[in-house]
This record gives sequence, structure tokens and C-alpha cells, in this order.
Amino acid sequence: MTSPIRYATATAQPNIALVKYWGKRDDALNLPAAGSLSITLDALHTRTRVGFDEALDADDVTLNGTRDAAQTRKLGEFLDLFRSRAGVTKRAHVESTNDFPTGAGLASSASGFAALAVAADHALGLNLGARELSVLARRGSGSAARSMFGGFVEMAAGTRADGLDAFASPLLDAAAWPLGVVVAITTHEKKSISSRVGMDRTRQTSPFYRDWIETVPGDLATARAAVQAHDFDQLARVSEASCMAMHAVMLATRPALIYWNAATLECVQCIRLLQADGTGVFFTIDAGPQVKAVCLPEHAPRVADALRSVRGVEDVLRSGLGAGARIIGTAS
Ligand code: 2P0
Repeated sequence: MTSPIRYATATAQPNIALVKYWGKRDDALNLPAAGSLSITLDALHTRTRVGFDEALDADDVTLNGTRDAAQTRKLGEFLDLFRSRAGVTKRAHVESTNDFPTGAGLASSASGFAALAVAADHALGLNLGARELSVLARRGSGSAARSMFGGFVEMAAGTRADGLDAFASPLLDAAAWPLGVVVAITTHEKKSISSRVGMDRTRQTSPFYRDWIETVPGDLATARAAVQAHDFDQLARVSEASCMAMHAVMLATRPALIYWNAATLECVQCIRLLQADGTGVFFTIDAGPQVKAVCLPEHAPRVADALRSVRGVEDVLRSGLGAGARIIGTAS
């Protein structure tokens, strides 16, 4: 007789790095070459339901309502990490949805693998701790390790070859410093070069790669101190500098990685004008053309209005800072 399927549903939110991660020290274990520091959002969600079923011959994965063989294989390999811990081979039903654009520089892989890790852990009754789940989430996507936690989060690069010291830790709760985030969506298209391929190409060919990696520990120390002191101006300066240094090393990659479009630069100029006017805001941009404006909460309406009027901006999302990945439902 087969045992009843234990389903678990988890939710996780994307995070935005203020000190960026771009480069790996180990591809197989997905180990970052340097640390990073991020904020977890509250307005965008991945919701993932997992159940392991002895009657299945293969994993059955639906992402945003569609099945895709390559994605199923990738998620299946990730779930194997959990199956081997639990000592089982049974395949899984996975249904995952995002309430925001997928694969367009909004960190859908971060919230996706964080939610999947938490749901798989619960569905198998493993009860792993948050740190261990962060290590496992990293195997799916480096940035997913950070979405395990809410508020301000720091990811350690670690030095161990087995990667067990490469995990994220919470730095400061969202409620302790409730900043706002305005996301200017400049395209709804998927990016052409994944972060994984782009990072590898940068490491292999960018003449500035070593210098980029060497800047990260100093930026991390500055950003960590700014978060602890709630020093918005210092956090703004170091975050914009880290973002621009990452895009510089991307641009120097051969062939160049250009993740921006014309509206991306228009948004940066718009944010610079707001800053000159005394608005508490700074920009950051990831491996895609969307611009994320981090701001003092009382300035968020002004920032959203300004970005909405920038030529080429298709949509503006507003968010606060939110919680880490968590279980929201269980059923047999
Ligand atoms: C970040 N990004 O720190 C940086 C900034 C994009 C630009 O983390 O290969 O999807 O799965 O570990 O986590 C995107 O990279 O890459 C990312 P993998 P991931 O947020």
C-alpha cells in the first residue's frame, strides 16, 4: 500500500542585491567567488506546492502553468539533493507560480529556488534549519540562498571546498529599517543571456574580473556598517558603486554583456535628478534592464511618479521589505 502524499506549499520573495554577486569560485557546487548583501522584497511572490508521490515515474513540474523539459530536469536535479537526504527516490509533483515577470531581471530564480527548498524540506519531513536550507537553495541559484531570509541579508562566499560555509544570514529585520523599493519595468521580455552563462563568460574573458572580485569585501564591510547604522547616504553610495562596478566588468566581457536598454539609462538619470533635489533614493540594476530604486518610504510616491514618466518605462511596481521563505500550507 502506498502512503498518502504529503503536500507542502511555500512562498518566497525575490531579493535585490545592493552589493552584487557576479562570479563563481566553483561551478559544480555553485559557490560564489565573493559575498553579497541584499534586501528581500515583500510585494512580489513565488508560491510553490510540492508533494512526493511513489506512483510517479518522473517529476511532474509546472511553472507558471506550463511544463518544460529543461526546467523539469533542472528542478529534478535540485530535488535530488533533498531526496538523497531523506533516503527516498520518489518523484515529485511541483507547481510554482510567480505574480511578477519571470526571467527578466527580477530575481525569479532567487524566490523560486528558496520556495522550492522550503517546500521540499517540509514535504519530505526533513526539518532542516534555515542555514542548511540556505546552503541547499544556493545549489539551485546563488541568489536563492539570500531569499531564505527577510530584511537585510548577507551572503558569505565561504572558503570550504564543500561549500558548507557559503550561506546567507540575516543582518537586520525589515521592520527595523523599512525602506521602500520602486521597480521600473523597462521591458517584459526575457533576458537573452542567463546570469549563469554571463558570469562564466565574465570570469573567462573580462580583463577586470580579478579587480572586480577584489572590490567586494570592502564594499561589503561598508554596506554592512551602513545597514547597522541605518545610514541611508552611505548605503546609497556603496550600492550604486557596487552596481556600476558589476556592470563595468560585464561591459568589459568579450563579447560585451549589455543588460541595459535606453530606458534603463533614462531611469538612472531621473534618479540622479531626484537625488539632486534632496530625495532619499538610489538605484541598482541587475542582469536585466529593470531599474530598482531604493528609497526612504516617505519618498516612494515621488520616486514612483518620476519613474513612471520616464520614456520607455512600461510599468512601475512598489514594494517594501519583506520576510524570508516560509511554509504557508500543508495537506495530505
Ligand atoms: C545578484 N545577480 O547579486 C546578482 C546581480 C544578477 C546580477 O544573483 O548562477 O540567478 O543561479 O547562482 O543567482 C543572478 O544570479 O545566478 C544574481 P546563479 P543567480 O543578485
